[in-house]
Amino acid sequence: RLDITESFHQTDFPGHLHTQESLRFAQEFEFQDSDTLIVTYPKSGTTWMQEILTLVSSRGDPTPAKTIPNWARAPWLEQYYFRDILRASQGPRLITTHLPYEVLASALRGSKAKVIYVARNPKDVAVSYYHFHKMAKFLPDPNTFEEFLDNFMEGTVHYGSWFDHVKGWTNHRNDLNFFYITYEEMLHNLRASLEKLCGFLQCPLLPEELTNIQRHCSFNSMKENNMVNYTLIPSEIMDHSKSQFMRKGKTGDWKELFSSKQNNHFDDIFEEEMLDSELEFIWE
Ligand code: PPS
Repeated sequence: RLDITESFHQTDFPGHLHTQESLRFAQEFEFQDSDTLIVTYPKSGTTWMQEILTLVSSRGDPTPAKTIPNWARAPWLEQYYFRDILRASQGPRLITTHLPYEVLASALRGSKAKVIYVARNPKDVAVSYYHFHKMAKFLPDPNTFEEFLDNFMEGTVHYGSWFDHVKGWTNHRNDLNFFYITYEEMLHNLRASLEKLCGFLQCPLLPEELTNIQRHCSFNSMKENNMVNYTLIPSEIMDHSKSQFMRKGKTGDWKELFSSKQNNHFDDIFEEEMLDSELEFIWE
């Protein structure tokens, strides 16, 4: 449990990946205008966006995506292990973070770095996160889904509250060079999502380049790609017999686990928590 800013108290982070110092490093990071920062709450489409941006910069050539692990292509800003990679890398850098806005606000102030925020239906996030807790040894045992869901709704899971994360970043979209997209939109129409994204990145691609990207970042293709499916991580850290990182890759999987009582309760909490957000969500 790390306390890194006055406005951001007592949030749990996986201890072997994060230290007080690595969080401080993130908070004081010197962004370059050529940086692209992927921002997500966990289980919202992080790895998918890492793969897409890798493929956009290679104009659809799958070689980097197939030969370099995603965490080396788009290192996590806040994780202890990546400080040296980030310090050494030259622009244009691709960087990933799960940190809330408040922590990076001052580092990003006035920066033209591109911020790409991916949001996902929090019900599906909760289910994906629950399964991930079962396989990831650096996260606590989730116990029952009921218990996990209560913690998720209260924001006491690792990385804090989904509601605060989404609101924190999107309510400051006008202060940033910001692109917002949802997991659902990407799943519904990947081609149109890629075209929109390339517009934001000012990186127009040829139709055949877009087709190659689409092929290589499909769920089935990523599930087979050892550079993104986390099978390179030893079983002491991720137990692939408990769940898979590339698990289902669909929308609405929450219906398999939520009872109707849990669903109604979640809807009430969502409505209350999102009162101060102007975002409109289309989840399905
Ligand atoms: S993490 O641990 O925060 O980096 O996880 P993250 O990558 O954000 O989220 C993992 C979920 O994203 C799904 N995924 C995809 N869905 C559709 N298409 C593609 N290409 C894709 N790649 C990853 C992955 O399966 C996890 O969701 P669930 O619901 O568990 O399947």
